[in-house]
Amino acid sequence: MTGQGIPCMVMRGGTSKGAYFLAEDLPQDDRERDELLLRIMGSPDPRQIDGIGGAHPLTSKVAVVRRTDEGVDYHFLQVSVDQAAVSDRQNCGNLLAGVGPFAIERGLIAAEDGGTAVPIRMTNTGGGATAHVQTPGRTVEYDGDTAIDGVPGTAAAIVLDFEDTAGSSCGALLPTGSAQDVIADVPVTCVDNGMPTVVLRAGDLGVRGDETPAELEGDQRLREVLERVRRDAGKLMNLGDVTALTVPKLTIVSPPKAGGVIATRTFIPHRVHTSIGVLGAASVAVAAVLPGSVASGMAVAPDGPRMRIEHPTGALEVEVELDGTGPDIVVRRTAIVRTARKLFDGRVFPRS
Ligand code: NQM
Repeated sequence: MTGQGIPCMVMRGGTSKGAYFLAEDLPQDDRERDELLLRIMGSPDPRQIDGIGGAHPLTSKVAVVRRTDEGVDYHFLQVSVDQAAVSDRQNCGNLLAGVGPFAIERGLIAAEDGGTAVPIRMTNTGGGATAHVQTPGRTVEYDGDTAIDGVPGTAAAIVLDFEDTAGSSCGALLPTGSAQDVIADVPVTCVDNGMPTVVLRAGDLGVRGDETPAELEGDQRLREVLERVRRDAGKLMNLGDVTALTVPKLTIVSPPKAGGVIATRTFIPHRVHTSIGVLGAASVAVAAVLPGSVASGMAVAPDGPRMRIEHPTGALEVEVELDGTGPDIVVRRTAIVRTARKLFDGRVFPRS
């Protein structure tokens, strides 16, 4: 099967980059598929030199897409860079931005003249999303004037409307049942509005919160504290033993400095995100406006549902509509604007 190469499209989705495949072009057995993807991406190897992975978790991602009666299914796979591991235990809202264009390009969804709504079921977590893709003349338009921080230049906007993000992996928006807990001696807020996330105050960890990703990754003491919190939090968040998983994410928050609601630095969970994940930001946004959360004292109240979440390379704007306050808070709507770009379409040749 692999001697002829495998049809593959490489796309930038939001602030991440990955390989997009039709499900029918990959082995149907999960173990065979994962073994093949490791060879395609070049893992395990810190440089992924013999594959198409980009040597960072944000550029070592895979989207598997299949047609359904309602639209398409999107299955996300995180391929470890330096370990022989592939995980489907998390979702990815950034790679999701490329799924609509990919489905149209591959003929899974017929494009309308002007704009096309692509219904997507996110099979990792079970939630849904509708991607609104610009399709003048029934072809995908990638060029446009929308800028997203963390990506140079501009491109065509893709609006993503999410459904059922709350409790996607943990079963509840506030998986521990409270707005604040103390885990491994650190006050935290555990939240899952599409991405299991542990929110921690920079001051409680002895950092400022405006450090660069490299500075934070170099802080061995901080990394050990965070890993202790993460492992204990995983159990309390109904995720079980998370030692080998890429969730929960850990977001360090501090007061905003650039007109946003809150400033963030996110461990995903061992490298530090150069910006912030889409669903990660949607989860932090809930913590920012949740009375009694670790973020509540420092977040600047937004005017409406639109919230700017500051991150190392700018800010990510997410819309989260909430009903109620306190532990019974309900998410009415989560939406975001992203861009995506087709970078390469062809066949990929995995190492043997
Ligand atoms: O939270 C990175 C990314 C992500 C995930 C990560 C994401 C999301 O930026 O929806 O997009 O947190 O591992 O691609």
